[in-house]
Amino acid sequence: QWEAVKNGTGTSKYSGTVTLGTTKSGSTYSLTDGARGNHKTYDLNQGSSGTGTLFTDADDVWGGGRQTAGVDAHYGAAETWDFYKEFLGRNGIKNNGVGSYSRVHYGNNYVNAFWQDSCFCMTYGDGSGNANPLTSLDVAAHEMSHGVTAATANLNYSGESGGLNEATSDIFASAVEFYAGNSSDVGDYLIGEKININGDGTPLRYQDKPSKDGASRDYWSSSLGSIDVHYSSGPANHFFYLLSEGSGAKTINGVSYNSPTYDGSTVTGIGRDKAIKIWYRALTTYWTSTTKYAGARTGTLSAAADLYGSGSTEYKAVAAAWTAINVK
Ligand code: ASN
Ligand code: ZN
Ligand code: CA
Repeated sequence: QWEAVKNGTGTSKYSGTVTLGTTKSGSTYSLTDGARGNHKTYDLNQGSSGTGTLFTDADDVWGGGRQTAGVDAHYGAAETWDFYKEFLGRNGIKNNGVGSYSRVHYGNNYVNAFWQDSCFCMTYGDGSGNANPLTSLDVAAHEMSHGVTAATANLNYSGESGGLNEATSDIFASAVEFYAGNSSDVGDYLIGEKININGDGTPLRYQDKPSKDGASRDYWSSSLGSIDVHYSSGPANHFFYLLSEGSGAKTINGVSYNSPTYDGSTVTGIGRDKAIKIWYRALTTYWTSTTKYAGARTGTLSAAADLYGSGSTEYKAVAAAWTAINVK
């Protein structure tokens, strides 16, 4: 697909050789993406405040040492920007063309990454032993998508709305990974499969059957609002998988999935692209900060009616997928 200009090249940790949007000032290049609102990437150098140092380079060929995490984070932000712009018509996090910034090498042995509304920026730790930075493409897309949620429905980060907020970031994380079409980091319905966060190579989360992580829920129940948002996201992630790919067993890009339903029903998927468009329209048009799972169902049905018609196959599939995770 069309891609705004990227003049630099980088060797990433998780996504192979990539191109990077950089800016030349005098004789030095920096990780400042002129085609994407001047999005910048900084090196915190194990610090935990401020912006540290903007990454710079003499020859615009990036990677190795401290630069590598910067390459992954900068690439991830650019792919996420391009996905929102080209696939969803959204011009940056706030839809105003203005870039944000990423900070890498946060703290020591810090096994997380996060978005902050206060700076409208994202930050990445280096993981266990400072050896597994949390800068994979899906994690970057997850964090940046928290910004999109903050700028739109602004789903409160607790209770059921918090689960929908987390799921929204996971859904767009997978969407970006597929959209990027990177042969070194192919699309999947797994979150964090590259960063070895569990030490045994398993992913952080599974969208076909969220309970595979040992904590996430597969289906809605009345207790959902009282668990951690990274677990109450499970049913919504499961909805997205079912709507995209359908129930049962399937192998995509070499990964095997097997997605169950609450009542044993069969769901037929409508494809990922339509599922993403429906979720995005609901997020940006119908949901509010207090939307719960029941409201997510009605919002996505309204979105499907807008996009495909109220008698459409897509509309019926949305209803069936929510019913399949016990949201009726
Ligand atoms: N990685 C987490 C997230 O983006 C960080 C957090 O929970 N604050 O949801
Ligand atoms: Zn999150
Ligand atoms: Ca993934």
